[in-house]
Amino acid sequence: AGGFGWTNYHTLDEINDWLKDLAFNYDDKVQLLVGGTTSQGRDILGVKIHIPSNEPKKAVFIEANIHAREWVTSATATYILNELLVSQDWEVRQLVELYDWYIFPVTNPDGFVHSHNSNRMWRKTRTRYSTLCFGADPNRNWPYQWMQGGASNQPCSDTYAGPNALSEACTDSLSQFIDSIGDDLIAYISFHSYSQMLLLPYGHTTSHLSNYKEMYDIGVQAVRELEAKYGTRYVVGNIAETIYVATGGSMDWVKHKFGTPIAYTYELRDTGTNGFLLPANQIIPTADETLISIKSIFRQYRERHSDP
Ligand code: 0X9
Ligand code: ZN
Repeated sequence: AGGFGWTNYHTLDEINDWLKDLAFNYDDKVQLLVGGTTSQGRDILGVKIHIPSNEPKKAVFIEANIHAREWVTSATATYILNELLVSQDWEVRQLVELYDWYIFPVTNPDGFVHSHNSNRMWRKTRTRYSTLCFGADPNRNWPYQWMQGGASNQPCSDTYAGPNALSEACTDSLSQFIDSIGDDLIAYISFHSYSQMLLLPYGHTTSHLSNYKEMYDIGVQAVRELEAKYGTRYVVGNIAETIYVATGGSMDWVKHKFGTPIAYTYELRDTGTNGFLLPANQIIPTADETLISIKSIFRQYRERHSDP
């Protein structure tokens, strides 16, 4: 552990080795997990952070890099994971005590490797669908409202929803893992880039869920605190209203299936100057401001609810 630095982007092997090191060096609280597998036979590695306690805890799930080219998302996930283990900040320490944390930095490892080795702008999985076209969009492939808008039935499209829901090995296997812990989840947080948005379910409709106002208000205050440190401006809102209609997203499936109270999709930095090619010297400020917002979200949620 340590030595990761967050001054440059890392390959899948480097990230996975780092996760393995964490599980070794913090064997009292970090457990290495295989959240699923891919069509090319890779594992989706993640960790569970669990501080031993007598009472069962609610869990927080952080999913990143389901889109291959969005490298700052896995960097942010590993940064936050590291902070949960080493930070002296009382509020971060409280968060790690209060909840179990499931963190999966690279949920589309085949696509991520392809983005590193062959095509930096690759987004999808790498399942072969025709002679020329590979991959389905793993954030259009989940069963809730699958192919009900903002998704394509064309294998060559970047938003190809797949031939059926959960056609992709990575989404199918990860959904089974999430199924096994779904009822424990208090929060599902999905990191994407870019656009600087904090998005609320759902992607198929502009109508609002029953806890929308609460989660919107919490989000607005969270981005206010995020903005205070580096001046990064965020927009908060429902997916369909704020970015575009998009169906078959992971968060939507989790929210609908388990009623997870806290469900946010982040679109991290920037707003397009660099886009997916965010310079590595922005990893630390991006991750730092994101953690500030996450602290704010849980602080506000706990203020509003008696149960942690
Ligand atoms: O289109 C997407 O999947 C996301 N934007 S991105 O530029 N990173 O591709 C938006 C996520 C929409 N999320 C859900 N419908 N849950
Ligand atoms: Zn994305």
